[in-house]
Amino acid sequence: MTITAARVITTCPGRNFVTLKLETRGGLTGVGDATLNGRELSVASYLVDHIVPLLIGRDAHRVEDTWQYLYKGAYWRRGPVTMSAIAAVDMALWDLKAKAAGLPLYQLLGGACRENVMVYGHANGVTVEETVAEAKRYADLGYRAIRLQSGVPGLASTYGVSKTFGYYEPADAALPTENLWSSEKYLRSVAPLFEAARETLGWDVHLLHDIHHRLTPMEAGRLGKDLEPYRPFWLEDPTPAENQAAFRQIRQHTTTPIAVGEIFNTIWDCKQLIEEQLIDYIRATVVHAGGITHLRRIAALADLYGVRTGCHGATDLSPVSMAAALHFDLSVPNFGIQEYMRHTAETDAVFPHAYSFADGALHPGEAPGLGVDIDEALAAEHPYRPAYLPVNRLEDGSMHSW
Ligand code: KDG
Ligand code: MG
Repeated sequence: MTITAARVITTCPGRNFVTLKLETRGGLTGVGDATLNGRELSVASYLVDHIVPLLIGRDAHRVEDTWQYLYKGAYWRRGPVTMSAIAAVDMALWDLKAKAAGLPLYQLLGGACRENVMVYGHANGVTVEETVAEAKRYADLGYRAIRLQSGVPGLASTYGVSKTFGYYEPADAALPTENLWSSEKYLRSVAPLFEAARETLGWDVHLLHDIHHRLTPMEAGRLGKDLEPYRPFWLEDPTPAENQAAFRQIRQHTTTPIAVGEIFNTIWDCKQLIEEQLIDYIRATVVHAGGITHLRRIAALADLYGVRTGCHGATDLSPVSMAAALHFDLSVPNFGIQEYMRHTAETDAVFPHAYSFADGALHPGEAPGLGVDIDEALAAEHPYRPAYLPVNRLEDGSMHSW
């Protein structure tokens, strides 16, 4: 199954995506996602300038060897640009292998470990009332797990709260939007949100929350403790995770489960948090953590320590990543939950896919391969538009994590 052509397609059907498409001599095609939000063109260049020339003429069946070749062969290891580019190749190769076998990818990964993949949706609003009403709408749609993000009284805007109803897209401007942040104001706002949500939604639905890397370990420990009466499914990214030992302090103060890892790129970023059992869910994704091949290795390490998966699934991960994640989720023994922030109809039209939602869960479908494609003619109608993620400053003007 010789690779004869490789194209990198950058498109913006409402938001930017970078997709790698491989063609083989026998006429099969495979797709991989290479989207790195706000830094898309760097991965596109890495692929076009440094990886595509290495792929032409290779045997597409050699998934592991190609992964090792691109990882070890570059000399410069790890990092989001390198690992997203390797991920795109890896996804496309698995897609090809499964298409050649005539099977949905999850069958090649060991087959289904469960009937479907429980997902969580995003409920948000400017006020507690709006957020809880939105969460109720999700519960009525059948969701069994819902993330709650609400506006913070006294702050003009915050992470996770949409300006337009329904869809939240933080990479919203040609230059970064500046937000103001106060951990004190934020910390006062979260427990009342959870209290109101439990009053309205009851106890049969899982509730989640994303701190988005903004607190100190002590602040995170206190928030975890404040939320314990409402039994959150998880608190996500409590502190910036470069300092993994800091999670020991969070663990000493709260029993609220912790989820981390959406910005991790390799198993080395996950190692200490998993081995010391400092987290409950690992959120590494198929696109930013080196593809299906590497994510399975991370999941296997996590399984040894009772850590479950909770893959990142924001809209900046294309439907190609979502399909890949679902095949992974269905087949991995220590699956926990999958994030599902629905794409717009415009995006779905560019990426026709076989996965579907029912009863709070997704299923990747039975189409051979990943079960997703890119409509290149339609993609060409949506040219790339520069879009940055926002930045955050404290109220005195100092820079803070966004
Ligand atoms: O590109 C950044 C987004 O993917 C991130 O802000 C989304 O934190 C996120 C989440 O949990 O979905
Ligand atoms: Mg997050």
